[in-house]
Amino acid sequence: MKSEIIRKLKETDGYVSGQHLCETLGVSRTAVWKTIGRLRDEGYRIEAVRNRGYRLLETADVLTETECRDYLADRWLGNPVYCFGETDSTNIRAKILAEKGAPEGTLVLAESQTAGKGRRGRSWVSPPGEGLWFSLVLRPNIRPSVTPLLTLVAAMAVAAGIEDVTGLPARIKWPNDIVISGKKVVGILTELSAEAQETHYVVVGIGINVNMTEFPEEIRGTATSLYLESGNFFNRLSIVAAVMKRMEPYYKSYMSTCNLEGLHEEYMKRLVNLNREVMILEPGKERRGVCEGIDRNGCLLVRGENGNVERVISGEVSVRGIYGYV
Ligand code: BT5
Repeated sequence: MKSEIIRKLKETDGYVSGQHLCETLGVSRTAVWKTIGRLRDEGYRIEAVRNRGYRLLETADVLTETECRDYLADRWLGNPVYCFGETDSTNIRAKILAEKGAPEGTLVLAESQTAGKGRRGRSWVSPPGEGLWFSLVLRPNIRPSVTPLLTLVAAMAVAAGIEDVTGLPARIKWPNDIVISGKKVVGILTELSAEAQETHYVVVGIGINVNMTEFPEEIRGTATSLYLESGNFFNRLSIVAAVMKRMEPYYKSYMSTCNLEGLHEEYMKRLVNLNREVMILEPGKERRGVCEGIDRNGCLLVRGENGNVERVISGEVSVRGIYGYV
C-alpha cells in the first residue's frame, strides 16, 4: 500500500483526499493514516490538511524499492531491486540472494552497512543516509579467470555515471578505486562464486561517497565525497540510475570479447595512474615503475627500473603513487 499511496501523491499536483485513497485502495482511513506515518518515517515530507487531504511536499532522497523502480524503469541491470535500511554488507546480502537463484541484474542497496567490506579483510566506512552502498548480481557465462575484469568494467561505468550526473572529472585508480582531485570517492569489491571452469555468479559491490560532509580521522586524508568536491548535494538514486545505464553497454562489450578490447581506449582516458610513477604493493614483493597503461586483459603495464615492462594482474594488488595515494 505504501507504494500505491506514494504513487498517487506523486501523480497529483495538489491534495489527494483521504476519502479518495480509502476508496481506490479499498482500505480504512486509519490504515491510510498509518501508512502516511510510515512514509514520513522513511523521509517523505507529506502535509496533511483537514478537509483537503494529503500532499507530497518533497520527494525524499530515500532508497526504497518503490523509488528505485521509478528510477530504474528502463533498465535490465537493477531489476529486481532489494533495499535494506541497515545491513551487514550488501555484498553478503547479494550473495545470499544469488545462492537462492536471484537473476542477473539483481541490485541490492542499503542505507548503511555495519560490516562494509573492502578487499583483503579491510573495512569500508558506510554511514547512513549520505552514501551509496550497493551490489549487483551478475551471471556471466565466462571462465572464472576473466571475472576480475568486471571490477574494471564497473569502474568505467561508475566514473562515467558520476560524471553524467555531477560533471565532476572522475578518474580510475587501477584496479578498483575512483578518484577525484587525487582522493578516493568510490571503492569496488568484486566477489566470485565458481568451480573449475564454471562461473556461478559474480557480485560487484560498489561504495560511492555521495553527500558526506566529513570523514573519520583515519581516512580524512585520502577520502572525498561528491559533495565535498562540488559543494552540491545529489539525489542518490539519480546516480545509481546513471551508473546502471552506463554499465549495460560496457558489460555487453566485455561479454562479447571476454576482455577490454572495445573499452580499452576509453579506459586509458580515465586512468589516473597513466605515465605516473607507481608502487606495486603485494605482500613481500613491493616494486616501483612507471605506469604505461593497461592491456586488453586488464593488466597494468609497469615499466620497471630495469627497463622491462611487467604485466601486473589485478585482484589483490594495490597501487600507490610514490609520493602518496595517487
Ligand atoms: C575497496 O577496498 O575499496 C572496496 C570497497 C567496496 C565497498 C562496497 S560498499 C557496497 C559493497 N558492500 C560491501 O561490503 N562492500 C562493497 P580496498 O581497496 O581494500 O579499500 C579499503 C580502504 O579504503 C580502507 O582500508 C580505508 O583505508 C579506505 N576507506 C574505507 N572506507 C572508505 C570510504 N567510505 N571512502 C574512501 N575510502 C574508504
